[in-house]
Amino acid sequence: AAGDRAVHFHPASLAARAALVLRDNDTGRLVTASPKLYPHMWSWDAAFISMGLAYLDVRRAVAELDTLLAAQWRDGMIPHIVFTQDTDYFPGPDRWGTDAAPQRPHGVRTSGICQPPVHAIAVRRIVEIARKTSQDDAEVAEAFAERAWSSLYRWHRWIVRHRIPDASGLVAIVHGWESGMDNSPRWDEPYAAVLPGPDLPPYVRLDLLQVDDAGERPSDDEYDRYLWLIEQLRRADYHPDRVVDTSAFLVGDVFVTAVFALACDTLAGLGEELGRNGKEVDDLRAWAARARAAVALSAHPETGMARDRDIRGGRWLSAETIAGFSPLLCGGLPADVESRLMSTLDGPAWSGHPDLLAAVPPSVSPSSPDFDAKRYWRGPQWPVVTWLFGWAFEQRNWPRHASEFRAQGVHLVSDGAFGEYYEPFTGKPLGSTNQSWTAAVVLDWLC
Ligand code: 2M8
Repeated sequence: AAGDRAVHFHPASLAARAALVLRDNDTGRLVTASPKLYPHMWSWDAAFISMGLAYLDVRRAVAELDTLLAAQWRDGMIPHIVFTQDTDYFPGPDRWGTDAAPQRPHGVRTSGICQPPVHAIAVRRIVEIARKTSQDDAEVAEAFAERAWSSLYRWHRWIVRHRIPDASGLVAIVHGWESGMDNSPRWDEPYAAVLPGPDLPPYVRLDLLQVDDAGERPSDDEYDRYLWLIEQLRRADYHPDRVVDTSAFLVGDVFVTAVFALACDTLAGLGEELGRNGKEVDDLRAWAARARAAVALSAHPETGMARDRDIRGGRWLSAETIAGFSPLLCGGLPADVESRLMSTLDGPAWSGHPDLLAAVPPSVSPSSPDFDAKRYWRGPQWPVVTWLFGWAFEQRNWPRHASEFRAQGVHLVSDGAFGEYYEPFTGKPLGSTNQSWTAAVVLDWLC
């Protein structure tokens, strides 16, 4: 299969093409997540995108996160979509109906849920990148970190106050979209219990118009459930606690929890550098420790594979997905279990599968019955996920793994299509091409 791809760009031209993707997707105020499929700003995409932008223009990178932070809700939540005027995406702002929510931000329309809290990681990275370019860039980035810090602290505090509802200590999500991994088999069981009511207002999907094959996207049945949850959120007026009380979907998400642990530590480190008040830095360190412990507690004692917790259904979920490796992101496992988990990641059921074009983990294990090579979060490889694991491996002082992920990630995307995700055996780009976050992580890998 490896020979199927005709074009292979060398690093310098690949990086130049990545820069063009970001430029072409730039509306001026924000870079859209992709040119057609996602014509708005997505929360975690914006974090990765800003990092990529930092290689091109630090002021532009900072402006991207300023746009996102200007849409922060008054209670601290960073919303998952900041809408542009474009009407080609569904569900748009009218369907979300957040205009009626008392905590919504002024002057901008957003969705009413959130996404993985990777933002502090992006700010850290922008400061590092800027320090390598010039004194002026370093000052711009540091001044930004200074003014963004409190907003990010409030965002993290919102998560702690409103989204750790049970004794598992995991950060909970009220919609699969909040996980970033929308239709992952992780959510099959909890979604089975989400039963759309007869009063679900009718709708027309627009996403299917933008992909070659409907088999690359979630099913209609899944979309009904996604839309029904939005209906429930609307009816709870997006009040954060009422939402947690009433949503038919409430799941402790190990991946989000691991990202939260990493982000809290990262923000605490930045805070120390900036001379922030000790109490807030201490809060962040404590939240990181609690989140790390929750991830470790969710893990299977032998394999180390982490599990999500269906809070409504009162059970652990153990689909074989990339999220199972969350303890490698944030640490917390006993050393022997951790090294077993790393061997599993390297092994034939994951990155070491002999038929993969690039040795990076697919979103679902090819040996799992849930695996579907081209359907979105049910099998394809996602460059952005590879980046996040590689970055975490660097933090954890595993340089060999970090550079292996970088090299193999570059190999995956060397076709220059900047696919949203990739078919793991043929390396065919799927979903959207010229996806901004793919371009952004390519810049970070290559520059
Ligand atoms: C995908 O999600 C959106 C809904 O939020 C969609 O399918 O319409 C996910 O891959 C998500 O993680 C990502 O942030 C978003 C934009 O790239 O697309």
